[in-house]
Amino acid sequence: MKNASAPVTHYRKDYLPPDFLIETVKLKFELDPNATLVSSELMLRRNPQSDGLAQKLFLNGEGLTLKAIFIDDEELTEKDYDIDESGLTLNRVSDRFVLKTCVEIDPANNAALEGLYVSGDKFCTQCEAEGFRKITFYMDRPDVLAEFFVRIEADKTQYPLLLSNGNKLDSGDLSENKHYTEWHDPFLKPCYLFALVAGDLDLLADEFVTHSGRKIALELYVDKGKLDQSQFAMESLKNAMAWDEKRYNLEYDLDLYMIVAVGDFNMGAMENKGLNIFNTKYVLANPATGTDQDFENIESVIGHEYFHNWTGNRVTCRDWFQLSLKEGLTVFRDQQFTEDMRSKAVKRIDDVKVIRSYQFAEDAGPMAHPIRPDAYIEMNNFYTVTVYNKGAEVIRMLHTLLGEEGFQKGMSLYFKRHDGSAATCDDFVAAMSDANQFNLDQFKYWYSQAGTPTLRVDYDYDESNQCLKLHFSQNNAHESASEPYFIPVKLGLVGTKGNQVSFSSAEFGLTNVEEGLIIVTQPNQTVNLEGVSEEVIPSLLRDFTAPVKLDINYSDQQLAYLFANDGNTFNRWDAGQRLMQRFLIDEEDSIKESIAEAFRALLNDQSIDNAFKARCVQIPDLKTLFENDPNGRIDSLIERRKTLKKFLGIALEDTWSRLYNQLHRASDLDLDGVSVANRALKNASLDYMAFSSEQHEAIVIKQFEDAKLMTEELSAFSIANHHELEVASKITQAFYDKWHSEPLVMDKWLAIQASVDSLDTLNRIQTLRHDRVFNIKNPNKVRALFSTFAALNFSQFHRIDGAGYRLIAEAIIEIDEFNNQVAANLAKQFSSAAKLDDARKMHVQQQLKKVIDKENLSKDVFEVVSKTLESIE
Ligand code: B3K
Ligand code: ZN
Repeated sequence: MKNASAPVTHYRKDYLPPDFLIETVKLKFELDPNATLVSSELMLRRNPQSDGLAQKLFLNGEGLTLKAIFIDDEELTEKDYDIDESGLTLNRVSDRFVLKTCVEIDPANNAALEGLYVSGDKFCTQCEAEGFRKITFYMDRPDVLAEFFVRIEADKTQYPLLLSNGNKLDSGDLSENKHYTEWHDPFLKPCYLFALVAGDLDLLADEFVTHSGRKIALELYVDKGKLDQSQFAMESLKNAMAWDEKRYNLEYDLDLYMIVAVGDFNMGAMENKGLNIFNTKYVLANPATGTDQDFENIESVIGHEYFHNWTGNRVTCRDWFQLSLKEGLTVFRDQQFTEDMRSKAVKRIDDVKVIRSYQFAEDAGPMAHPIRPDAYIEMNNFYTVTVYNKGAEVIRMLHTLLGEEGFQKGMSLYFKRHDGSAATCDDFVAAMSDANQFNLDQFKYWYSQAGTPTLRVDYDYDESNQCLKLHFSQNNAHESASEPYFIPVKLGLVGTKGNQVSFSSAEFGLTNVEEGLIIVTQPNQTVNLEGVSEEVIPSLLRDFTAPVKLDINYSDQQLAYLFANDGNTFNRWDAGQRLMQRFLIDEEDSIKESIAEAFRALLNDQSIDNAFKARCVQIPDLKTLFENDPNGRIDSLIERRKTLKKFLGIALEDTWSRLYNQLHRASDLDLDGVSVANRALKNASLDYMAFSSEQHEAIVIKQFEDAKLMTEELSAFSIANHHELEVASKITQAFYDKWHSEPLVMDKWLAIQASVDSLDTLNRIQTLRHDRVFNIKNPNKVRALFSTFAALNFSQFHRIDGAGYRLIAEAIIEIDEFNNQVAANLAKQFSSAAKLDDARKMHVQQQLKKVIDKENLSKDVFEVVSKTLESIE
């Protein structure tokens, strides 16, 4: 890192309440792409909870050109304040005063997409975590909650629509073809929830009547011409509103809820109060442009941002270390929403896959952190799968321990205590504990320790006493983890005839149950299950009741047996995955026959749902395998995975083509669960058929040509490319010709080509990045081409000549010039480097050294790359 001051680390332990509070904020925006004027009037008063001694006050502000500054209507002179690159210091302040500033900013040249920026021809904002300081001088921290009044002025022709948070108070015309709107948000909020949008957009309007009978106006704004892709998002919003009332008894509070979709966005979406701003990816889709997976994602993200209105906005975070307070909880809530809207078991499988591939890897890598981190250099680097998804697992454990009713009691108490304020993770746990009289002291280590615990289980059966003894030991290698966890383990027992065998446990209050919950709290602990009438195979950690690695020594036969007979759907799937890993990681060649047998039985069983079947026939992905393989043998994993897939393709030849034909004949255009499941299994079958069916290529072509749904079209396109069929280049061109003016569809087109396991892919990426549909300033495009390559194309990213690493390192250097967050995210793709073989490690090291030596490297990238380099030195 050259020419930059040393990055500062922020620590959770250093938290102090703010010296001042802001009561009201009045903002005026005079919008102009290159020279927007932001006038601000802050009513400040000393915080009664501070020590009261501060004579000076610091306000954050970055990249702002100060035009005017007054305190209590008196213009300040230079001795009254100091300005540096991080903000403004007022040198003498009284207990109560009004600060007025006017600054100029340049939104059109804001490619970092943080603060106020221009996307397409509209203005929009992104303030979380610390973007508001790029708009005006402010106490940019989540525990300063204020009432916002906003006035926006702009050209009426170019920006007929001027939006901000809350309720619209007024609007009208001004001279020179300008107009204005005025907004007031009655709910106190931190500035990270501020939003502004200005532009010329199409509107889909609807209405929702709340359970208390209030009418809420719903407004979804999309780019001109995209209304035909916006209905599903609106339906999802209404479903989310109804669900939150039903399940959590939470009603929307303002009279207006707006969503705006923008094409340039650093992440998925943002929950700004009353004015969500979304990446188009999570709004726009109709059956011709969006896949079944896209629809599920849209529903889930629309839900997620809506649910934040209570878990995030009404109760917000005291400081950014508490991020999981809102994110873990809201992810848990959106997962429940999807479970209730779709299939609970299948959603659970999909969520656990994310934990096992991405989160376990993060926990084992250089960026490992507890769900409540203790330190950061750049907060944006901590919007992670640990804070979000492991955070959601921790909330889920509370739900498992307390039950639905107890959990809801805890939520009510949490809102009663903290509504309208900024809270901590400890506050949340205290509410859950107090509402249920349940001691959660030990449970809290889930918040403070990083790393993934391993839960080892041995068992023995004492026939004469009908007692099954389970010996648990827990172990967490991470340096931050010295205390044993509080681990809920849901279990059942599977008998020799596929039956579920009942059991009792006096210790855990279980009498003659077929499924029950026990809690492991000790480093080593034996649990006795009584009344076990026969020899059984224990089925443990059902539904993945804790984010741990379960280490249990099943024989191959037992795994195959559980795959066929476990009474818990999740564990059934899990047994199948473990069985495949015996071949893939443990290199047990002979087991492939049993896998084929097990698949055949599963696929022929008419009573099993096709969505579940489609999940079961997916071979564990390389990321998960690499994470699970103690030696990280990339080449062998890639080879063995190919071998297994081919073997299953050939061994089950008849089954795949029978399924394909059956499901293809019966297919419809619906988006309901059964149709989606049928398509998933059908396309999985088509993928396997590549290894055997002679007509395979013709079938792929036909499916591609006939497709009316993107799910069908994209599967054919993807299969043609991944199996390098002769027709692949023709299909790729046809897809492009048809869809080149739909940016979201072109993201798919780029992503599939970037993920092809072929020596030619690097060249292809070099060509694609000069295609007119690619734009390196657009985060969706960067993710489609570069992140997909690094995350999903194992063989080419990890090329032994280091060329894959070089491609990504050079992209990071290029992108860091204008968008630090996107660059840092890409840099995280190297985080498993310590597990690589020496030759690859050396290449990574060489490339990352180039990155770290870049002039003016951002602190975002510095934090990720310096930690990664440390891990391989
Ligand atoms: N809260 C935002 C994420 C903000 C990310 C800032 N780098 C979206 C969400 O989690 O709902
Ligand atoms: Zn969120």
